[in-house]
Amino acid sequence: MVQTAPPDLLAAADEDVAAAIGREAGRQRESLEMIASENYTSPAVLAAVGSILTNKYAEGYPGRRYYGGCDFVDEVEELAIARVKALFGAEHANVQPHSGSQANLAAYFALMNPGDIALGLELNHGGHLTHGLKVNVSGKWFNFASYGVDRETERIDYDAMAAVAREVRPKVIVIGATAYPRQYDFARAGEIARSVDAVLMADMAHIAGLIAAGQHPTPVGPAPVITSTTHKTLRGPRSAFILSDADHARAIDRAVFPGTSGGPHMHVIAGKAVAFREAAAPQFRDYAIRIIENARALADALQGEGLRLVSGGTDTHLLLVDVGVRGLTGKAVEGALDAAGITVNKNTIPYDERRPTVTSGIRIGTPALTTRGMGPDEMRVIARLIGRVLDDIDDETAHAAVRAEVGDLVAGFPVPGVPD
Ligand code: DSN
Repeated sequence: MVQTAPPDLLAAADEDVAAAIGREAGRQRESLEMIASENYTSPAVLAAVGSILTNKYAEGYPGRRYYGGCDFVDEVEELAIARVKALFGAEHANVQPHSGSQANLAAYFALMNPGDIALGLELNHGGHLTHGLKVNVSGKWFNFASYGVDRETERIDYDAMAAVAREVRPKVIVIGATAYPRQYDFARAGEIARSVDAVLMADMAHIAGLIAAGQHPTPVGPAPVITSTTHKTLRGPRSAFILSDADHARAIDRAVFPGTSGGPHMHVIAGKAVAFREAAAPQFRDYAIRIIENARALADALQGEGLRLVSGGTDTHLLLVDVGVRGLTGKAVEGALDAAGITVNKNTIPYDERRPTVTSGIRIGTPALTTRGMGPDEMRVIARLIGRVLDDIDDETAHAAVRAEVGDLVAGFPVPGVPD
């Protein structure tokens, strides 16, 4: 039995919030959701997250709580831990972090002291703000140096990573990104980390679903500590987890609780447990394969629209598209595509000369549309629609015409968990 409140109960209790949720449901149904970090989670995950487990405090860990009445939430957390360990073949898992940023903070807290040196991917080359942005706690409390992508290939320059590591002797090397379309060489990064006595920390948030499905090499092994969100390619609830080897297990657990958080969100941990089981099913492997097929089809078709793909293409769910080659900015393209019902985000491209609020690129991903059941044929149609918007970036009539065609296209692909 699922203990979620039916939507009509919410509407009866609070018509304002219900109406806003209803409008958002319409947006999710009627637009092409192409933000690379977003997805549509399953009705089962939604039911778990909307369950009565939100009522329970459970500070501590299963069997070692600071509150009574935790028998059943212990069961839920133990299920989540066992499932995510099995999914990734990890020795240890902590499923309590509420978000990717919090998981990263906890991992740093476990591995470093304030003032210690870390090494991460240059933010303008795809690194995440928790990988050392000056105004983020990662950049304020730790001394982050950076490695980048090669100017020609636009792929991570592991020789440069090794050279900077020898120079700055970091305690932690972070590998992972928010806007990098190629596979990571976790084995090489692990060798570099070991050569300077650093710990490799892999932030696999974007590609966790591809790794779970065997469609990207795993960081388990090369990286003793791994952080991830659960809601991107992994298609779970909006949340996170940390994996580690046995040697780092105690430090990670103490860094999450009591180090950086209090009560775990047991309803979301239940949603994670459901998602981890879904990701272990054979259908999820097929889903991950289709995500990448779709990204490649979209990449080819966008090149046909006169756009340049950073690094020449993609190995994953994500494309970084240089719109500057068509004399456009990421900001203008994001706005025009939004008007046409196509949701993407502006993004800096490596060595971008424009500000991060303007940019020369957009980031596009295929996880959400693949969940809707779209395939390479639809990707080619979408590339043409994008091309039409870009042909006249200021023509609102043309954008409205594209929006109508987007409406026709999405009508054939219902969204799981978002009823009509
Ligand atoms: N905001 C996420 C993304 O879009 O990649 C990362 O935190």
